[in-house]
Amino acid sequence: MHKPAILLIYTGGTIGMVKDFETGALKAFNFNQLLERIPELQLLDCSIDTYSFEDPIDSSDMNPEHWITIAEVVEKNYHDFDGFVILHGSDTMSYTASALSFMLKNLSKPVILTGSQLPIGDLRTDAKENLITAIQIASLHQNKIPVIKEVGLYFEYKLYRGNRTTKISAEHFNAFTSPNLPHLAESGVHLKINEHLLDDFYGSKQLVIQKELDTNVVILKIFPGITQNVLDAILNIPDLKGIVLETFGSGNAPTQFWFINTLQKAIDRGIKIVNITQCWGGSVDMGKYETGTALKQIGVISGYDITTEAAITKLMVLLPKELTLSEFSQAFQTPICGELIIEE
Ligand code: ASN
Repeated sequence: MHKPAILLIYTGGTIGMVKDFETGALKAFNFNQLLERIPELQLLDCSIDTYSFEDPIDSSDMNPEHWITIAEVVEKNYHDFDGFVILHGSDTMSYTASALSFMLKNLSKPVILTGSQLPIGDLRTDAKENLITAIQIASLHQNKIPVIKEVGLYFEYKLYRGNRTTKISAEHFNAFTSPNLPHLAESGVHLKINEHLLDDFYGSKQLVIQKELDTNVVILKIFPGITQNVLDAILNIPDLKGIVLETFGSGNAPTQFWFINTLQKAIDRGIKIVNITQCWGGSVDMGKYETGTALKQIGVISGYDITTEAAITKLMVLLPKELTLSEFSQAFQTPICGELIIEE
């Protein structure tokens, strides 16, 4: 019987942190100690190899260079392992999960991100359950084919599609949610898989990683009272190429001339603007209200029900292709791997 081979990739985060007794602050510690803390891992029905960032980081320091490093580790080990589990700080885990889902093209094996709210050495830690079940999920096979063939995020008993998640709590163990897509699996007495939600986005093609990402992007959350000065300053950032515009409700924004005109000028200069909602759930529909129609008319692109994390990383991945506005709209509004659903 073939035992699934899992590669555990340690990037940092609270899961592997200890208290500095002098300052009281949490800091990263040696990965080998992490494995020593969980002897239960030896009981799992899979073999586990590890790879660790030389300098583990708090996920607030994560950036596209690190995403490329992680993608390269997956690529280099792709044929030797059946699944990958990435230990990552929870703060920016949804950004990394979203970015990896777009960068790992043709992925057909599980890449599961997990972490914890309390360090692994803490008496009440959530790290053990998260890590053990994430590895179990990455090991799941049916007729020698992996059950999960995408980038997932496992936290507090639930597996989510990575690019659908967002961090919602700095306090609770239940720190993530997936507002517009139910969880893919749930761990209770049994491990329940929502098979109807699983997808095979790419079939069995060769894994290719996209290493080019354009970070000349910004997230602009509008608010009642936003001034022309603020809008001008943001839209005139040198080299800016893409904006995630977080609007009200179903994609609505002020209709004042200066507001629409400033956006229009940015679009005319080639800046791509994607409209997503500030709401916790639901989708953009720019034809629903007059306040959204104006945006549609000037060439603002609908992000439908995509999360902020997936929208900004999808922009970074699509911008290097240097597409025209209509090609870009088409590309952004076409799901790559389940990150949005188009509402007709
Ligand atoms: N600051 C930590 C991080 O994101 C938070 C955590 O992992 N719970 O790296």
